[in-house]
Formats: sequence, structure tokens, C-alpha cells
Amino acid sequence: MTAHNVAAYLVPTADPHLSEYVADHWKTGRWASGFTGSAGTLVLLADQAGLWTDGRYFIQAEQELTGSGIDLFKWKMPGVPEIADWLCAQLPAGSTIGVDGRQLSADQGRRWQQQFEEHELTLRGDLDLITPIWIDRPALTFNPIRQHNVHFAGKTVAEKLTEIQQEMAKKKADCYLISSLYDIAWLFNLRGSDITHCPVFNGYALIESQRTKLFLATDQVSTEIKQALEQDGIDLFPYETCSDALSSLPPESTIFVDLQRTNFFLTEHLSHQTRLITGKELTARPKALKNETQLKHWHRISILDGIAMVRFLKWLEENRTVTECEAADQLERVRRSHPECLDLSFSSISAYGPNAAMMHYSPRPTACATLQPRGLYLIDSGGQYEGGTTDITRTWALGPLSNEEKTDYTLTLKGLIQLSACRFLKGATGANLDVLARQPLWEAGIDYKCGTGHGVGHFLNVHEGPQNFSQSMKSDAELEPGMVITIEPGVYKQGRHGIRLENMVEVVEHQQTESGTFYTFKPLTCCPIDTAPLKIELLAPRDIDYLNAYHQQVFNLLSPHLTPTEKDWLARKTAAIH
Ligand SMILES: [Mn+2]
Repeated sequence: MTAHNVAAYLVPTADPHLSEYVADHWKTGRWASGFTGSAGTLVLLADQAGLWTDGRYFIQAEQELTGSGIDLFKWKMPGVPEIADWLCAQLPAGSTIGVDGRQLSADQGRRWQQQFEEHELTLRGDLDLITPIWIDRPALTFNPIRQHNVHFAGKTVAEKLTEIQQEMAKKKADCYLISSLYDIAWLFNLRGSDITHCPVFNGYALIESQRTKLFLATDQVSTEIKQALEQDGIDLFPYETCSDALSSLPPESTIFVDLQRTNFFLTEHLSHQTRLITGKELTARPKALKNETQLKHWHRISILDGIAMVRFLKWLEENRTVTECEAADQLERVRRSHPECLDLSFSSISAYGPNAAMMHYSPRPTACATLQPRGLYLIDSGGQYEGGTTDITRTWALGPLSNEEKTDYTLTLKGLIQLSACRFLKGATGANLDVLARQPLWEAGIDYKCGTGHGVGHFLNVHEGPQNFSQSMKSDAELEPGMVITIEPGVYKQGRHGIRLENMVEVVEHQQTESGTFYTFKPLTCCPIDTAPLKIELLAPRDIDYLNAYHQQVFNLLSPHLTPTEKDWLARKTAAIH
């Protein structure tokens, strides 16, 4: 910092594509501070340091920062300053603040830049002070890139590009820069393995009206893929050269950029003559509207995933005293035993008793609980299949339950059913419907401090926008037929128990009347829901009808693929309740 004459240095934990999960190479904040949470920014001054993180990580950060000399700043809590306000108060006018702008969104960088300028401070986005001192920094990963066959994707690259170029024309943009790895993988029907559990590869795309530049590890692409891309007007360039291509855009060209999904370093390479049009990623909606081919495969692999879940749950009932890690490993083995399952879609949350009250709990072999034949066990997991990505949560009774556990479980199921079964008018967003899943819990004075559901990628990231069900992160994206979304209400009581039930559903048309078009949800997830914990008197007749019909369908779809003993077990688990 002294050598570069910077008074403050910021260390975010993010990759240059602002990905949800980042490769180890980009876990700079973690390396520098010891804090292992996924969201945090370390701020270093000459003689003090602070780490800003959000409410999910306060307890963990307090523990991990003990003795480090780094102060914890509880982001958004009363009286806690924002990073920029704090820096403006600490630093004398004329100071420079440095950051590796590849780890910062352009949106954040530009807002900070403006605020700093008002205080006569300068923000430099081209300063990587970490690489020279992080001696064993993991190398960036560039694994082989492969084609995602159109038999699974349902649309050719040419079709998708034409669609995007039409959107660009509407925005009067000469070119469009995409940094989001999920959007790039989707658009070019390519997949990689550069990020754990997410089949993407490091790359950028610069789409023009006639040609497209794709920046990636050119030595990781086969000649066959190169030729296919060339035929679609796509030229390949080395991954590192994207910033140069931006600097050398023709003067006064107009570029479309999603500033929240593009890093600050890249936008700093645009000439002042370049005209910027900003907005949400043009690929977001077409990517979210799954086509018939994708959905056909998705329903098919949901059955494969359901078979794995049934085998696992049956095994669980026969092995009620394993550890959380052993249970997660067993499910992974069963799931991966099908050749179409290529990976997990995230590391499983396998949580017994009070551990399930921690929403993001992940057991470690050195520190995980042993199950016992009583109480509730929660397993949230998923698989990556070429035909789709899955995400499912079940909470299972391992034996006797408390009255409170039964009530909470039943209300959670009511929430899942109320939202799953609802009919809604075209134009509704997830935020309009979110309350349906919460209402049975709200009536009992219970709330869960997270969204009710998220969109899901197709053989991509398990969390995908633009649609969601949320109170606090409201999306303005309307729910449209072809969208896939999770419904996952829950109850989280610290030190007592955690419950979550999660199904993936598809938005489908229900009917058209003189009032308009109505939609509803059709389940993709095909797996029994434990009826043992239910307090049937808390369910309405229509809740019971929905559950029985769902279970009938689960039995019909799964039983032809099961052994006689598995089939008997499933028949018991899906038996109608009255
Ligand atoms: Mn989920």
C-alpha cells in the first residue's frame, strides 16, 4: 500500500463475473482475514482493518476474526457506517483508495467513485496487491469446454443470438458485453467445470450486430466446437483480452452493459467516447423461459432424482444413527450412481435437530452431529444432469417428535401446498404470491428470514433469476409459463429445530376467462413428503386433496423403476391420508 501510495485497500470476495459461487483463486478476502463466509469486504488502512458482512454471518465472523485485529462491522445494523461513509470519515482529502476492480461490480465501483470524488478521494480499480503476497494462491482454473447438445438445450446458438441481437437493436446498442458465466454458457450451448457444482467456464462475450467475440481459454475448446461456433459468426479470443477489446471499440459506439453483473475493471477500460446503455442482462428472460425440450428432459430427470431420493430416504429409515456427513455421502452415492447425474448442484445441507435451524449449515466430517431415532432430520440437496438441475429439501421424522415440531412441520407443508396449488392472474410477480406460503406460519406468529423460492438454471446454477419468491429481494419479473422456480417455506427455531420442504415447480397456463389468463404451478420434484409428523386437524380438506394427488402421482411415476421392496416402501410413504 505504501509503495503504491494508497491509504486504503479494499478486498472483496468475488470473481470477475460476480458469480454466486467463486473459485478458490478469488477467495482473497478469506485468505487475508480468515473469515470464511461467502459475503464480506475487508477494508485495510495503514493501522487498522475492518470486515463488513451481513446478518447471515455475524456469529461466524465474530468467532473467526477473534484475535486477528480486524474489527467486525455488522452491515445494515443501526449505527454501523457503510464502507464508503467510514472511509470518507477516516481518510484525509487527496488520499487514494485501491481495489482489484475485477472483484467489484461496476455498479458498486461507480457509486463509490462518485461518493469518494465528493470527498476529494480517488478510487483506483486496477490494483491487485494480493497476488504478489499470496504465495500459494490457487491458479485460475480453465477446464475443457464441451458442447451442451441442442437435443437438451432445445434451441440453437444461432436462434438464441438472433433473439439477443433483436433485443440489442431495440435498445439501439451496437454491442453487448456479457460477463455472467451462466448467461454465456446458456447462450453458446457450452458447458465447463471451472466452478465447483456449477457447469460453467471462465469467459466473456461481446456481441455485435453481425459477429460475436467470445473470450475464453482457446486451448480448452476442440476444433469441432471452434468450427461450429465460427459458422454461427462467433470468433474466439483469449480470455485475458476482453479488456483490450473494450478499449479498442470504435469511437462513439454504443454498448449495452448490466452494471451489476459486469466488473468495475472492465468498464474502466471503456473510452469516454463510448456510449453506455445500462439495464438488466438481455439474456435473463430468454434463459428463464425454458422451452419444451428443456422441460421434457427436466421432468424426466426429476424422476431419476426422485428414485435416488426414495432409495436414500428408505436407507435413512433403516440407518437412523449415522452422522450427518455419512447421510450426505450416501445420498451423493445414490444420486451419482445414475450415469446421467454428472455432479451435485451444491454441497448438501444435511442437518439433524437444532443444526437444521441454521439455514446455511453444512456438516464437516470433523464437526458433525450423529442422528438419533427421534426428532427431525433435514436434507437439502440437488444434482446436475445434462437434462436439468435439481434442488429438493425434505424434512424427515426419525422417531418421536415434540408437539411443537409436529405443528411447525404441518404449517410448513400447508405453506408449500397453498403456494403450489394457487391460481394467479397473468402479470403477477413472485412477490405478489410469496405471502401464500407464509400465511399459515404467520397466523401462528412464525416467519422465516429468507425468500420462499428462487428460479433454477437448466444444467446451470441452481439459483437463477430473474424470478423469485421474496419479501425483501423483490423481483419485478412476472411469472411466465416455462419458468421454473422453487417453493421452500420453513421454520427455523434456534437451538430447537429446523424444518424446510422444497419442491421445484414449473409455471403453466391454467385457463383463460373473460377476466384474463390464469396460471398455476406444476411440480417437477417427484419425491414423497413425510406424512408421519402431520397434525391432520391443522390441514384443510383441499390441502389433504392436494397432498394425496401429489403422492399418487409420485407413486405412479417412480414405482415402475423400483425394486419390489422399494415399491412397498414407497406405497406406504405415499398412502393417502384422511
Ligand atoms: Mn433451493
